[in-house]
Amino acid sequence: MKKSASLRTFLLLLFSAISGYAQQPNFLFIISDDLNTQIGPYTNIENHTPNLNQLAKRGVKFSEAYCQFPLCGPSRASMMSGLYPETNGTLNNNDQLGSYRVDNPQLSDHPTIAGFFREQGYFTSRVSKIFHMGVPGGIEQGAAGGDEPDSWDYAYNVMGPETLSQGKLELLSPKNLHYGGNFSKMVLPDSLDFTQTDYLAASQAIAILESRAASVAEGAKNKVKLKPDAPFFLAVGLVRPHVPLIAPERNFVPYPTQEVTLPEIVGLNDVPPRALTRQNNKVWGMNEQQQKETIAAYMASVQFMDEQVGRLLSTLDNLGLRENTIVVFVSDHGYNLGEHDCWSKVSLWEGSVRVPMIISAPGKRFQASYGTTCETTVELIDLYPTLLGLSGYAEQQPDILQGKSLVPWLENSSYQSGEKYDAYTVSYGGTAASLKSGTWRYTRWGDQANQDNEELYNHADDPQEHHNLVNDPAVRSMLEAMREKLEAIRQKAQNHL
Ligand SMILES: [Ca+2]
Repeated sequence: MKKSASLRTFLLLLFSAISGYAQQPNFLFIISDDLNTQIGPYTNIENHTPNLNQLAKRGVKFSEAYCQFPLCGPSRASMMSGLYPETNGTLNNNDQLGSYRVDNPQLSDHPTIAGFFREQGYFTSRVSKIFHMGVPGGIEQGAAGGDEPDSWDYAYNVMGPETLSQGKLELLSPKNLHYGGNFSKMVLPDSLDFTQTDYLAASQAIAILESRAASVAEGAKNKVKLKPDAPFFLAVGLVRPHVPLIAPERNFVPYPTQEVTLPEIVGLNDVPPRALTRQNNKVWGMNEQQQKETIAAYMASVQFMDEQVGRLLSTLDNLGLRENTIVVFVSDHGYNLGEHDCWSKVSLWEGSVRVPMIISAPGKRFQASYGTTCETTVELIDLYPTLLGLSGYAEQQPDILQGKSLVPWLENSSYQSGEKYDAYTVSYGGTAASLKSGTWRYTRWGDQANQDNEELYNHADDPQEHHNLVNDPAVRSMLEAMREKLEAIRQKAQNHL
């Protein structure tokens, strides 16, 4: 795929002429942690996430976006490498991309998204959690977690107080004390918002942008490390709404506990036992009041995270960078808040596997699609080819990528390519797998189908996934078709390299 320097220059000049960008566009790449689609652009809740709402008005919202693994580490490694978890070998939080590269020559030279842009001369920077980091433990230590150091010119780990913040930490899950797994909340005085991990992350990202801008303005050469003349790829990880659910008091006000409605629980007798591993009484033991408090605190945490997105976007505006910066907002996976009586992540229902995805690309080429929704099924592994396509590097795209470029949908969110797209997700170290195809979701808990390890839902009339149709003779042919599709993509993912 290596192009000669002159051909590359020609392609980039051609790209500049077509795209309207004066130079290679910058990227602000924001990943929220454990965020499901309970944000403004995806719900009817007013004033919940005003900054994400504004971002969606200047971009395209993907309503059918799915993670490849509903757990921090594997999902992030997959997203950043553009490869399915079974392909890159990162199948739990303790795996790291790098540890597999040593043994696999095809992976050893494969850059992450950020690494790719670094190779092209971009200034690439990570602030806080992009690859896996333990929250809250790793954050309290300021540890780098499962980072890919080669991806970055500059990386900054936020050391945040998390559970040691100056407030009263309330445990909401009496049966679960796991540091990072229990539900706990803290209402902070508004004036202490600046102490929080995500506030500190946004501040550091803002400082990077301002320092580079100052260097350009001064013509200074003393900040060589920031490569002020190069375009930037700035990745900012926001750790809320990952537990502990800490937010300033103002963010709790809109979500009174007594107004929280718990999800209706239907059809549990018809699902495989392994699907119910994350049931409340098995893991958390929350009473009804505690469940409601957890949901309210989750919503408050989301709103605080949104405030930090707003600070980042304002900085782009204030520095005159918005017109040449592509903004991506995603989460690493979804989050169950009591649906199917299950909580948190690693489940394979929509709540855990669907993610928010908003891409805001400036320029006339994309304006017609602003504020619209793309309903095509997309995956987090699509981001890698998409960002390359947006910046004129489609020709240099690594051959081994497994996603598709979403650029046509950013120009026209109703674009019909003539192809049907599926979303493939695995969990529990790859021992469970799920496929979203059209309006159908098929999930299998184990290597082979047996009497009681499958689920089949039709979202056309059952979006809540309350009715497992796996034993319904009326949809037998669909079940068989989904089994075949799942097996085909599984084989592809496992044998790709
Ligand atoms: Ca996560």
